[in-house]
Amino acid sequence: MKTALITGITGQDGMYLAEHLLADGYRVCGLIRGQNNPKRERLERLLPAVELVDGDLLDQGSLIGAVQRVQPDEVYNLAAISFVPVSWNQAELTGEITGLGVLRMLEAVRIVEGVTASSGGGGAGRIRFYQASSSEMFGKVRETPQNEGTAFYPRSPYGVAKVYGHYITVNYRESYGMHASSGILFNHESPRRGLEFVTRKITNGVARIKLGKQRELLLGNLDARRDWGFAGDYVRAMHLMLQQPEADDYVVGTGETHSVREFVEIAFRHVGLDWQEYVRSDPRFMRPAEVDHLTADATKARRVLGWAPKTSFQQLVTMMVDADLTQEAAAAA
Ligand code: NAP
Ligand code: G4F
Repeated sequence: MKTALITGITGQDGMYLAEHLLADGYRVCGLIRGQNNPKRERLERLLPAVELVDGDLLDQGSLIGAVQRVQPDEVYNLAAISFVPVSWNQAELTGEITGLGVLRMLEAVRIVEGVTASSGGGGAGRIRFYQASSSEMFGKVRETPQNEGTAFYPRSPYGVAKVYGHYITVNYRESYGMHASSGILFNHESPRRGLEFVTRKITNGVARIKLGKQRELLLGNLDARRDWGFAGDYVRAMHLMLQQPEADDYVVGTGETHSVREFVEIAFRHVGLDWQEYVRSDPRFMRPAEVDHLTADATKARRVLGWAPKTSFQQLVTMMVDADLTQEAAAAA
């Protein structure tokens, strides 16, 4: 039985990945932070098979302790400040967690395994490492679509921190011979997505408007375009990366791009409403520097990993609206 340690276990991807690995027969451990994290109870209820271990990406000792205790075969580093607007208000903290946190996690693995530079170059260490890199690193895109060779041009402190996390992962692979892979994932969503992200904000707003609990939906830039997929599909790619003989970097996305406006139209139409009667523009949700357009070229992931998404854009939007309708209706009862 293989053992996986997942950081960011309370997040959207952490939960889908834990379910995927448990179904595959893994022992799954999740790093959880804080003395009174309200998500602990929810996680224990939804995924009782996951073993929780205390630790924080800001605390090197806690990460070494977690790796020592768990003795994982695979580490999935998903923890981060992941909401882009927060990164302008808490730029230093974002750098610490989303950027340097990756270094601390790699160091925890390296130290526990006793890997040194001289032992590098040839598959040093037993533990395999996954880093959650992001299409935000492409930012002001240099070419379309974006692949593993596309130059980065991040547009937010979050994107800059992710570039550090990406390259420190590449560097530990090259310096120490560690099996450290980086998944450059494009936006992926689900009914478990946080309410701050645009997709879930829209589907929750649509559900609440349909049920008479909300009158309007305030949004920012409707012209931004993203390559949106389903999170449940994307965690399969993370797992596949760590099953390869050699560590590497992979772009993961659908190759299809849609505007925020298109997402809004489909979501409102699904419940029989005209979006133009409810959506209002609010400058508070505009960004100081925007990522206008992202499209993935996931040819390598298809070829090497045999990975392909199973959920269409239309299916994703309607799945999320339906889930929010059910949840909001139950909350009203
Ligand atoms: P998410 O739902 O925001 O989850 C973030 C997780 O990080 C939470 O479990 C959070 O724990 C944890 N965390 C934050 N600060 C921490 C710290 N100091 N120590 C330990 N844990 C900490 O994010 P997600 O959507 O699942 O994304 C997972 C990863 O993929 C992130 O690194 C994100 O940047 C990256 N990514 C996401 C997407 C996407 O579209 N979803 C695309 C590309 C890359 P708490 O519950 O304690 O806050
Ligand atoms: O849903 P978003 O906040 O996601 P964003 O910024 O693309 O970041 C997500 O995907 C990244 C992968 O590329 C991840 F690395 C990151 O962790 C996160 O998961 O915003 C999407 C777009 C933006 O262009 C934004 O300006 O939607 C636009 N938007 C328009 N109105 C809005 C709103 N975004 C939010 N959050 N709220 C709005 O009202």
